[in-house]
Amino acid sequence: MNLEGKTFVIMGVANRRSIAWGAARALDQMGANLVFTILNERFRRELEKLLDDLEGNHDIVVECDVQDDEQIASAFEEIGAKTGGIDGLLHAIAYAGKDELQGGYSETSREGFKNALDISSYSLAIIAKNAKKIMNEGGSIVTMTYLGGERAMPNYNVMGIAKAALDASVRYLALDLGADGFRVNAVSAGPIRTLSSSAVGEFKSVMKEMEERSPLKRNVDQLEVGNTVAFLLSDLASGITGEVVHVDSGYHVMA
Ligand code: NAD
Ligand code: IMJ
Repeated sequence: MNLEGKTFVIMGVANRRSIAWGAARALDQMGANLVFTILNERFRRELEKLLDDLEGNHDIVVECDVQDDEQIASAFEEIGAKTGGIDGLLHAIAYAGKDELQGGYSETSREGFKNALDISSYSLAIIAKNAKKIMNEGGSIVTMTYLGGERAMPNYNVMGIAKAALDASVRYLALDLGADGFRVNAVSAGPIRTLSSSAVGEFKSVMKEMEERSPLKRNVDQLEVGNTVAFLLSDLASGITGEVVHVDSGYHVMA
């Protein structure tokens, strides 16, 4: 796939293991220009180390905490001014308090619920609002979701509710932004060892079950997810919007 001359914003690289970094590598291989946003300046040095591995153009790294409306607005103004317009964006951001990801969902605090849904679900809407102002014709937005938003899974708890709200946001944003010709989709990845998953209790057994029960009888990796993200960001997917594509070895079809 050739993405030369296209510019995409990648939100959510924390380190080499991040799913967003898998997407960055895939898009870079296809010749795209990349812009990165980071949670805060503490992530800049880590990202700059990774950027040496990329072939193409990737000079712009902007701070963007999705809980800060003003920072989001100024980040996208800066990106618009420096790029002259973007062709798409990957949102690969989620967070819930550690305590909420163990024990039962009924123990979730009001504050924990608000925080998880603010960062993991609402953020896609406000990012879409700001990104559409600088998006070129045919622009595409992709977010990352998980099967725990469709099914009840041990420990995923409030993140499952946040992913259900994120999946619904994809459909409503697809309707809203469709009027301008923009597309909005999600990629539902199988379990992958990253900063956000390795801290999780019983993660090993989730990976093992995937190997034993999924149709492909194996786990997926960041690059496979990244290739699907690149497809959805590209014009090859010009007729697809409001969709959740599962990159999970087919695990979700099993009873
Ligand atoms: P990761 O920890 O590498 O990425 C999460 C990112 O979210 C980090 O870069 C972090 O800085 C960012 N973030 C958190 N709070 C933020 C805020 N307030 N503002 C801006 N950025 C913020 O982990 P990952 O596994 O690559 O997660 C990326 C996405 O993929 C998440 O949405 C996650 O739910 C989803 N996902 C992960 C898996 C998995 O098994 N790893 C499976 C399916 C979906
Ligand atoms: C997360 C929690 C419980 C079970 C889980 C996960 N399984 C998988 C994940 C089975 C695959 C990873 N995932 C899909 C996520 O969306 C993770 C989100 C997340 C992870 C953490 C860990 C550290 C922390 N807060 C977090 N917030 C969100 O403090």
